[in-house]
Amino acid sequence: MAVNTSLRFDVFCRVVDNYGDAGVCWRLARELVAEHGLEVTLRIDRIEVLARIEPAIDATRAGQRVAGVTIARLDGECLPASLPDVVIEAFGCRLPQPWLQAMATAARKPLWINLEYLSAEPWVDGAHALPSPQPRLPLVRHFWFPGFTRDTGGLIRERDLFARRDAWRAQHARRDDVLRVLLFGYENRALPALFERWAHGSEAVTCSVPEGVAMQSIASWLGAPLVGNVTRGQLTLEAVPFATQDGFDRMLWDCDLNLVRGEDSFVRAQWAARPFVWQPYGQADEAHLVKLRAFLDRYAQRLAQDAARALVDFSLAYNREDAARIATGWDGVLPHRPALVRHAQAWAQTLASGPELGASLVEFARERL
Ligand code: TRH
Repeated sequence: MAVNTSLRFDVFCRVVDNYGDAGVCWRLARELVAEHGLEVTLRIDRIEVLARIEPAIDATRAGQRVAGVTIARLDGECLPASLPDVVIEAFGCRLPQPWLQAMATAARKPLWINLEYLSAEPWVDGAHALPSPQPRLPLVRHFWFPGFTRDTGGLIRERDLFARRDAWRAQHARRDDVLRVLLFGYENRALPALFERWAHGSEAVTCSVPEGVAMQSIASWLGAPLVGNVTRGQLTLEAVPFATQDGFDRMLWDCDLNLVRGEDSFVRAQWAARPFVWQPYGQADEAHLVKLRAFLDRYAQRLAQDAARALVDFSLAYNREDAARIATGWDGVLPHRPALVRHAQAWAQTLASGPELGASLVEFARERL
């Protein structure tokens, strides 16, 4: 694909909660610059959240350039001298009114794309890339759905990601007599029962927990907050510092099992090509369980039936915070570990032949502009 330096993308992001909104936008913005040579401005309301995942960003500065991305505070007031070619509204975050007015009256209107949340639900295929003419303004907004099929916008995957992953693993041999787990999940009432199972299991488990994650659930098992390393029976819980996004990838690559959440860590765990369990962000009426099932339906399609059953049972016990079923769920998964390892590798490989989100957005923009 030819590099087109003249295209300008502005990405709008409002942080709802946690790190996912900022994390997805930051990853996308970096890729658009690094791989497509675009001029990208990330307009975000809470720069301090971005600074947590990228320490090179100064949370106190409104205008700065890091990794080639211009970072601006989204305050709704300041309009640039000229509008960008493409406006990406992340997760329906609402464009500021002055922007909408300027876009509506511009001689050459920017292409307006709403980047949606990731879902494996089948209806996404039909909704992807649909135009939505605005009732009150002469503007069209396009839905852009990340996803798992050829009919969606795909998933963010940097060109050199697998090569970096494999090189890292080749250089960092690990002990194979310890099961390494990364726990990046929400608070979960089933965690103490899972820890108890691991502590009394037949193999050593080291569970790394990025600082601030599931603190109450962990403290309720330990009887105190986790500081440094704590070993009980076969389980060592290890607090690890929050990393950059690239550092976080390396943590995933280093582990045998990744307990991930939300959106971005969920995708990165799939690229790590190791077994993982997903905890979607909790929603009213258990809508997150619908999302979980939709994903597991796809993911488990090519798994042997008994392995698929075990993965689904464990995932449901974990996501329902079902302390009574989590230990049997774990015991059910154990015999299928080799099959789950092979499947995770095959899944990553197959998924990588599908669309890539940054590239699909750029292609769409080039067709329209
Ligand atoms: O933080 P999250 O729970 O974000 C969620 C989801 O995006 C969810 O869809 C959204 O509705 C909700 O926020 C408001 O999980 P997620 O999506 O995995 O994002 C975490 C980001 O943090 C990801 O980009 C990886 C990054 N990260 C680091 O860079 N370093 C770290 O050490 C860790 C633990 C995470």
